[in-house]
Amino acid sequence: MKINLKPLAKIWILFFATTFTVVSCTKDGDPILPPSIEMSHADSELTVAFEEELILTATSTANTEYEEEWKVNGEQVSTESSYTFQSNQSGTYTVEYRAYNEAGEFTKEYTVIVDVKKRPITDHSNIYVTTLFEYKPAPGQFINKAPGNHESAEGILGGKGLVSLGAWGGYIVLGFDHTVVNNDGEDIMIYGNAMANFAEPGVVYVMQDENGNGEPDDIWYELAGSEFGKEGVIRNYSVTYTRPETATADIPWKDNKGNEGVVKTNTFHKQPYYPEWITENEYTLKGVLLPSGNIDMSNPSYITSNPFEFGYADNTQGGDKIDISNAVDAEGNKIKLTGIDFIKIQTGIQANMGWLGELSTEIVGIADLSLLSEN
Ligand SMILES: [Ca+2]
Ligand SMILES: [Ca+2]
Ligand SMILES: [Ca+2]
Ligand SMILES: [Ca+2]
Repeated sequence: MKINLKPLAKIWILFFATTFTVVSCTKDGDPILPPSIEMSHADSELTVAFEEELILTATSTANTEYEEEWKVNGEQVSTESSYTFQSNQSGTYTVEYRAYNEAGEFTKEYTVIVDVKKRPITDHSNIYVTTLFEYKPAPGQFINKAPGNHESAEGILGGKGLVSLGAWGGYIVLGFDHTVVNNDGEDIMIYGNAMANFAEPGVVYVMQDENGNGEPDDIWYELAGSEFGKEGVIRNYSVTYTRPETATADIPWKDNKGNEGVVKTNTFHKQPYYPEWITENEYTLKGVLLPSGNIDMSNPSYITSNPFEFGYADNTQGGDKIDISNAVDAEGNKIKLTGIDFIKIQTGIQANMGWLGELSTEIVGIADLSLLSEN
């Protein structure tokens, strides 16, 4: 908020301020001086490592008495001249110092950035993802057998395998054994089974271990691919799949936009398509819906699905290189991540492709590009 004072008001304020200073005196009759402070850190923006101590000190440069306080994100944390800041949650903090007496005040505001807990690359670091945290595919023709079961999901740990994520919204959450640093350019290689004219794009999300506990319980950031912001893309999309009456019937779904449809069963894959390990009779998947406009079904015996320009899994023949710098927050604003620990990939398109069955993203392997290029 900006306050515009009329000239007369300014004069009155000046008058009172002047008067106040003059009448503020010590018991001995000497005028009280406002606090004059030198801070240990002159820069207003400071970066510290995860759990690193930052000792901030305010030193008086005038012979005067005053009160002082420190606040972190608006909450008072100390009334001493020195404050040790330390945090085990990465992020941006506001640290304010204030010294005040009846003659005036001194303030200093810091923006303190706590970096994520970095797990450095060692000689033993794996090129590929090493931990499976969650595998929750949507229904599909490959689900409940290879490549759509937990064994398949575990099969891409530490190397290459093949796992299918089922129809739209199906996802997998994986972790590296080290922090993948956001270097210049692309950082992660995602191998899929796309062919030149047959892409099944999956949306990629990344997470930093912001609380340093080794678990993906922090914030997911979507990596904006080439379709981000374009017409037909729906963020905050969700689909609820329902277990069919008979195990091998089409799988009904409803989305949060009032649409409904089915994941069609076909004669090539006769097992139940609804994940059998999900005990609930319906489940909802949430994420980003990508448009299906690149799918050409005009020749039913030769259906094609052209790739998007960049930024998706199972999109480009030979693999997709992904840049962490494309991360966006929930509002779609760009966010700067120095590195990531966890990755989530999710089928991005809802489409029945005739005899080919539903569009489903496949993952063959996920590698740290910085290690891959050395090998
Ligand atoms: Ca990068
Ligand atoms: Ca965590
Ligand atoms: Ca597929
Ligand atoms: Ca595929």
